[in-house]
Amino acid sequence: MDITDIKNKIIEKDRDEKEFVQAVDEVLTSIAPVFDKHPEYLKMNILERITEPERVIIFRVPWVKDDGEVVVNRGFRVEFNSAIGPYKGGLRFHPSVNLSVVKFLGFEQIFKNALTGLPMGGGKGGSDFDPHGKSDGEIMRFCQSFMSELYRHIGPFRDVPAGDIGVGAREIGFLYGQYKKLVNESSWVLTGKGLSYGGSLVRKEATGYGLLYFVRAMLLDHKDSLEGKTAVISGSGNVAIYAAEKAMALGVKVLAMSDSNGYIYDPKGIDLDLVKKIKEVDRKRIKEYIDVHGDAEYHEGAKGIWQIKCDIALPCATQNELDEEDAKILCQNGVKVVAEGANMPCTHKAQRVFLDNGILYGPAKAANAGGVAVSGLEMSQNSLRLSWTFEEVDERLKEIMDDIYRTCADTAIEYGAKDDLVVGSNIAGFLKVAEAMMAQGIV
Ligand code: NDP
Ligand code: 2IT
Repeated sequence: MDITDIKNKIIEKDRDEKEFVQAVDEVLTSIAPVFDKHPEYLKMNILERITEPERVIIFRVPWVKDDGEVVVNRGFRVEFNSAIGPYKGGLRFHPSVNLSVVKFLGFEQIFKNALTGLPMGGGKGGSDFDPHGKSDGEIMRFCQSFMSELYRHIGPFRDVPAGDIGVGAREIGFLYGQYKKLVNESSWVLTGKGLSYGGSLVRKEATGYGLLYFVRAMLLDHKDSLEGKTAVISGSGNVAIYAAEKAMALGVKVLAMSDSNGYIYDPKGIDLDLVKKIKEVDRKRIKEYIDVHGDAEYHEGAKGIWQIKCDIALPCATQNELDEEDAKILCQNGVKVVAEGANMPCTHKAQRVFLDNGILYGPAKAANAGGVAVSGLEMSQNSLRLSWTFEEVDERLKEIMDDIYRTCADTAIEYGAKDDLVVGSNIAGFLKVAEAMMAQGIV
């Protein structure tokens, strides 16, 4: 069987899992040139092995609302690949979570984690639970119920979850408390923990800061810089907020941000302290921004954000939030860089538009790897029983993002696809995992 037959076989098997098929299709298409140099990977059927999760856990999560109603949600953990280290990846709480979404995220995580250079395998989990509008008590009871099953599958040498959409510091705290109560051990199994109980400085900021370090490296390699540029950032969660913070610190004017209801456009530059208060402290909607800044605009519907003219577009909300039409408009408006803070935010056709128009395009696996990289550094600090300073962690994060950029750019050149970081990131991530799988036999 050649690579196309193998791809078709894999896709056929899971054809109903739309997001998973999309992620697999992209990776398998772009790594095709590898097999001319490494026919042994085909012989050992690395492709079918790497696209089949080592283990999928699906479980019931019953919990009680404040008014006494008993609710049942579905929990997931996909332990995808442990060739280079313990399964590692976030938990997502959002009504759209299903097996396809968790598998696509877990699959992407394998290659992303490999690119960080740290010894972490790939995994992902979550639930179709919707945290919006829930009380702290409801969130706590849900997290405790979720962990009452998950605890038996995870461990510091086995599987180390963290946050993702809908799972931030509050949820990690409740999950960790329940884990510790059940196993009676301070084994620091989650990352993204609070600073008072084993968390790492810079973890909160890491994905957003890392994204900007990556964009800076892309621009520098093309004899350009961030200074004086404009940016549009979708989302207003953990990744978007700290991407905006670092962008501003590096001389970029951020014009717009969004949530799932709509977007704000403030030509003077976004007031980030206000966005933080609305989203992080009050947990409200982004439209409240215009109650304070009456001269800014609020538009219903998140997608309109891509019509705003900007130099840099950073999709930081969710998968497939930027499609071919959006990509064409961004190109017409002169966008120079698109880098993905979210996982798979650009559709395959949107990706093609950017690459065909010579836009600098930073794919998620590379561009948003800063979050999991600092999770890896949190694990290192926990093992050492030490805490590094903010500056120390931030410096390591910068080095890691610069290294990821260099590795992806060099790999793209080596495989005859200069500046195509989709090819570069997928091949570089794949080679590391495939080599480890080859060494460990057929398991
Ligand atoms: P948060 O929950 O903190 O924020 C998510 C943001 O995206 C919110 O503004 C939310 O709006 C918006 N959003 C979520 N779902 C949708 C949707 N279906 N349509 C439109 N907007 C939506 O999550 P994060 O910031 O942590 O995650 C954002 C993205 O970054 C995800 O793709 C995640 O996988 C990825 N990522 C996260 C990392 C991390 O360390 N946290 C690391 C690497 C990638 P609303 O408030 O209305 O729900
Ligand atoms: O998508 C991601 O890389 C994350 N949500 C972070 C995972 C982690 O383990 O820190």
